[in-house]
Amino acid sequence: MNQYIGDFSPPAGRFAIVASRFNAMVTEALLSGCRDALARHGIADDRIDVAWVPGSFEIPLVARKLAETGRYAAVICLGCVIRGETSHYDHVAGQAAAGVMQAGLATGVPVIFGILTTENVEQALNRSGLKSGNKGADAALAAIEMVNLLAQIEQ
Ligand code: INI
Repeated sequence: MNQYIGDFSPPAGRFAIVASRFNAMVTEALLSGCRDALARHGIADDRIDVAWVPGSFEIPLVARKLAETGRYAAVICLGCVIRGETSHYDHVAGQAAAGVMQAGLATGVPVIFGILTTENVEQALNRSGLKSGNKGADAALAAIEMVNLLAQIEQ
């Protein structure tokens, strides 16, 4: 039996991160966790480009544009949508998730969903490094694993 399993060895190439300015205190912590995890897996800042967008709703378009350039091994999307703060939570969170998925499927480039969708600020802070890990770091690991997995499949 042949199995394809992506590992966490340092992949070649550049990485793009799309980060949302909305809930910036949280997304800056996600970005920090993401860069730290990439660095600890051999991907230093000089191989990372960061694009800032106004809110999570804008993430998919920029992620797709970046993926389409062909310059990136993966695109990592970081945002934070908090239900308590918006009546259009479901639209923003749902469309961001669908758009991130679509950007990956349309381009064949791993586009990683590192967008927190939480009930309140406390949950968001906990998941951005305070208590329950850092979703930005998780997204970095998912990106590395996907790049290595696709490289195996495409060999
Ligand atoms: N964008 C977010 O990233 N998180 C939110 O919690 C949020 N809320 O609460 O509304 C939010 N709204 C802005 C949205 O993403 C767009 O930037 C805006 O609608 C303009 O298109």
